[in-house]
Amino acid sequence: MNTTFQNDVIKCLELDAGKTLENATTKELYNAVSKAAVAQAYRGADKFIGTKRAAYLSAEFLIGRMVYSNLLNLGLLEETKELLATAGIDINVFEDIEDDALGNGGLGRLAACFIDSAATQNIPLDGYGIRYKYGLFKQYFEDGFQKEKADDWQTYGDPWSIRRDEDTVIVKFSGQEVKAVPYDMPVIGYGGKTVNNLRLWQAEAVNEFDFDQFNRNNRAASIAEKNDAEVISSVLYPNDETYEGKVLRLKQQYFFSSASLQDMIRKYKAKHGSDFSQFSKEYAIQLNDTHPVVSIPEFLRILVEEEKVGVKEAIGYAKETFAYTNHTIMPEALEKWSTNLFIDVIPEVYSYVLILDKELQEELAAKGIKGEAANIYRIIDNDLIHMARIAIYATHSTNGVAQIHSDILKTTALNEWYKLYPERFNNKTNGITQRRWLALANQELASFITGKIGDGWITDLYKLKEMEQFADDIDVLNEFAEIKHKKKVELAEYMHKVDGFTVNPDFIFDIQVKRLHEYKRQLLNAFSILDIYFGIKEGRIKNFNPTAFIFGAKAAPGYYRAKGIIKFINEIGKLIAADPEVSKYISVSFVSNYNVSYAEKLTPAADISEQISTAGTEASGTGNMKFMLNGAVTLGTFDGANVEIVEQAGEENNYIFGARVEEIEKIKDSYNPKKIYNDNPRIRKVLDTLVDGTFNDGGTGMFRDLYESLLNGAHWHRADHYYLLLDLIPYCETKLRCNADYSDRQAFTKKCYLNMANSGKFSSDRTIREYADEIWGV
Ligand code: 26Q
Repeated sequence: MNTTFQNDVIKCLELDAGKTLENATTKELYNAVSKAAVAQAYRGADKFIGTKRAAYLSAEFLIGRMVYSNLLNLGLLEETKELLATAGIDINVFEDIEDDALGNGGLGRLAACFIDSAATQNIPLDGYGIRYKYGLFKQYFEDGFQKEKADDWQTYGDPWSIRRDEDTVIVKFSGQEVKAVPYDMPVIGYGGKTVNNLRLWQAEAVNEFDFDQFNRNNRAASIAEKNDAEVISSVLYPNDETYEGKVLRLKQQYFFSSASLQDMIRKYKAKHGSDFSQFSKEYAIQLNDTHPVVSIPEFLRILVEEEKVGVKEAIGYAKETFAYTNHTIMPEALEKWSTNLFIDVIPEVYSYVLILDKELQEELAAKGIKGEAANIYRIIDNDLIHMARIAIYATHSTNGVAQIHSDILKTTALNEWYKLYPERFNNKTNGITQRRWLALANQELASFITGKIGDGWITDLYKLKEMEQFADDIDVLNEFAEIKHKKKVELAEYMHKVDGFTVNPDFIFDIQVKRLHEYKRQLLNAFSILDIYFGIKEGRIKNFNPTAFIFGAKAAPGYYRAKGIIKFINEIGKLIAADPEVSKYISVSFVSNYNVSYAEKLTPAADISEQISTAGTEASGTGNMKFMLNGAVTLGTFDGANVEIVEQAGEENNYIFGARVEEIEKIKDSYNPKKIYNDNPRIRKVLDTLVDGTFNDGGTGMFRDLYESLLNGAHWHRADHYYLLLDLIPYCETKLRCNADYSDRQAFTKKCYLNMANSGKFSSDRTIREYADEIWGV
């Protein structure tokens, strides 16, 4: 063993720490291994010359832990294990390294899967985002209540990034100029042939320190500019699926949008000068939700004011260059900035929002759409700037993220826009990278599959279909089941270590992990567990196969109801744990600080994947795909990508329940949850636990608030807005049917197996190819 990589590791330890393998700390080892891997990546990579590139603009990149995935893609994982072993070190020491949690949930994780997939398939795609000092908060529980603390993800350093001072640009706000300093991370494709770039911008002051103020004894003023600048990239907003109209958030969006555009325009001009007619032949820009949509008016501003391009030409170039992905139809998540706030922060950009509004109105008028009929398209409407409207009008592509979601955009949510520009609407069903979510997270299953069909699946997930030929082979199914059991043992050990839970690996593992949101209906899951609890106690439910119900979710810190749901589930867990009769059959565990690394342990261990959002609310979901890939059945609604999962793996191999979109659409005006409550004693019994003293919410009133929200509603939502009561009984019955099916272990294992074998479609390799072919032309 004496390769360049290994020598680099040793050398780096010597240069950076003055140490050897034997006496280095974990942090020093991590630093050396990572830096040597970065060097190796750049050494081995092919260079793209003169090809069109795509840019993925995203406020979030939820990359997770990078050391293992990068080593895997470089083909250095085994070699690193061996090298460390020579000094008696287990590569697992790197599990102490923080995740890069620069994202909230699905949208951020999708961005991370996409850049992995693009690099693997030799597609020239770069990511652009923000280098937050603090990522998504860390979660812990106190007496069952969620508490938050800051996520200082750089405590082990950031050896994967290279600071590129030479590419610093200036971003101007009204009355403020800040430096945007790029940090580049290599995005290493599997096999190490292609290295793309993830460029994250950090905000810094133009003048760090004001000596004048300092000399006059004004300490605070001497560093005021530094603080005002740095705050822009200081923290990731912990909301997901709700819009927050805060000045800092708009600053963040403009900051990375402007910096990224300046970067591309600088490179473009070096080649083409000020003739921007070729811009869309050099760049395709994908906007990840509306968060970077301010880059459209910014693009116009730069072209018109600084490059003297005509307004109409500039709008034409924007349309050719930009494309927009929508990730939600929920009104509360659609970004609308108040004009006053926008003018306060970026007045020069506002002029171009006005121009876009005027241009669109002219276009509509020319089509005979005027007055009232034109108002629904106003970009500036009642003193609000509608970012999604800018995105649809000034791009050539608007896509949803699963078939049902794209259909809903066309037929309802964005129907008026679809009528205007039908050719712009398209679907790109999400996917996940099998490198992280199978090759790394489930090495046992990965080797098992490779042993049967070779390792082609690592870069072509459709190959998993070849596993179907063994679906009736008892030995194959047994081995598959053994792997699942091993992963359950490992998860149980891990949960014991980090959270102190005792989970029996011989139980069914029924897992719901995702952000906490009312529409995702963790509360529905909680109610079903209570119904089973009472059913067992009353003798109504017999022969229940013991089940460990496992939850993981962060609630936005200001989302009171979501926090109430966490506390409620923790209370249910406590009640059941204290009941020796029922705890033989049920355990409930809410793991703390659910993140990418925890997900890597949870997904391989699930028998049942809970995907139970109200039909029509979950745009796609991607956790559902991770579970399927690792061989679990889906217990879910006809929503998001569940529809396609079932289409691929068969309804007979999954457990689908509940009202469908069309059904909900029909009943919604006459929906009466109180009547359901009054008519059904099982539902009443379960709901009443929120208010009858069964549980203690510490006097907060949180549980009563949940109860009220279901039966009476609040001023902002009707009662039971997400139809929990409507779906509760069908859900419980389906869950019990699934539980009963588990008794035939072999038949159940076969269902799990067939899910795995039919998950090929859900590789982000497929998704990103579709973006490249159908939207970007790269
Ligand atoms: C907006 C304004 C202010 C602060 C925060 C935000 C914000 C941040 C994050 C709004 C939304 C998000 C994230 C949304 C998200 O993750 N959506 C999910 O996207 C996945 C990938 O397409 C889908 O699979 C999920 O269905 C969808 O919920």
